[in-house]
Amino acid sequence: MQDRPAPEQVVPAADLTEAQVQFFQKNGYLQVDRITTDAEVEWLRGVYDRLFAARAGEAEGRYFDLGGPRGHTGREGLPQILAPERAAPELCDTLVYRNARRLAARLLRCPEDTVTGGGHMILKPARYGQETPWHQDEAYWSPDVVLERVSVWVPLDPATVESGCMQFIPGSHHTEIRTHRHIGNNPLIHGLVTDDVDPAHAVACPIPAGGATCHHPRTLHYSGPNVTGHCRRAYVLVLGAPPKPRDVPARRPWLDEERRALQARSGQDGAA
Ligand SMILES: O=C(O)CCC(=O)C(=O)O
Repeated sequence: MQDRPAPEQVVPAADLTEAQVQFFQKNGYLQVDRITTDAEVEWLRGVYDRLFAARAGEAEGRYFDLGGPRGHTGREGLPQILAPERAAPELCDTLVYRNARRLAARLLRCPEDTVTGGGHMILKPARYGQETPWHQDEAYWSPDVVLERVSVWVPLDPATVESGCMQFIPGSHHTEIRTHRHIGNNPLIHGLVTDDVDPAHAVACPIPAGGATCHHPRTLHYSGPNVTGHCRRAYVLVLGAPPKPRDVPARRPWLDEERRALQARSGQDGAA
């Protein structure tokens, strides 16, 4: 594997103007042209490919197909790795990680040293990578806590409409969590979708490898299927304040459905 680029070679610093911060606050997303160097992108691709080839974290439930039923053995249309930093701690010592923290601190207007969180990786394989349907990230999160976070989505390949760049509904983060359901109405599929969206208002954000889009956990977002001949690799850092307990848990019945479906399946496995 290629050596990691030395820190002194790395230049882009993710400093935002006040106008960019205000754009994010108004619209719930922001596009940043570059937060790391080509050399680091190349190095990150090597780490990424190694983690997906090893299906890192599968035994602990951190590798799965976001777009298919848990544990299926067919072609994976949307493989995902949660917390890849556990398998590759060197990811935390990168320009991309440092700049993502800086972006999150600026967008949340909090000190950088209070920013915590971690990442996930979503791969859209060439030609058959599935869409990531319209959703709000907070719909996935524990109903017992409030998380003030920002997602910093970094493609390691050019992200175009055809390969699956991010698309957002401006201003949707000012609204409540919409009703979500599992893809295909199958609670064994982790991926969520909301039908309460008008895609006519979507703004697509094509960006180069090593750029970033940032979004608020309530911003409605989507990425299309990858119809190109190249894979679309994305590393997403979800960063911000530590979780705070909620006085009253939020209502997210789709999470209960998934838990029950997984319990029923493990009961069947045990009985088999
Ligand atoms: O990478 C994708 O296709 C979707 C990413 C996403 O939904 C997210 O980062 O919240």
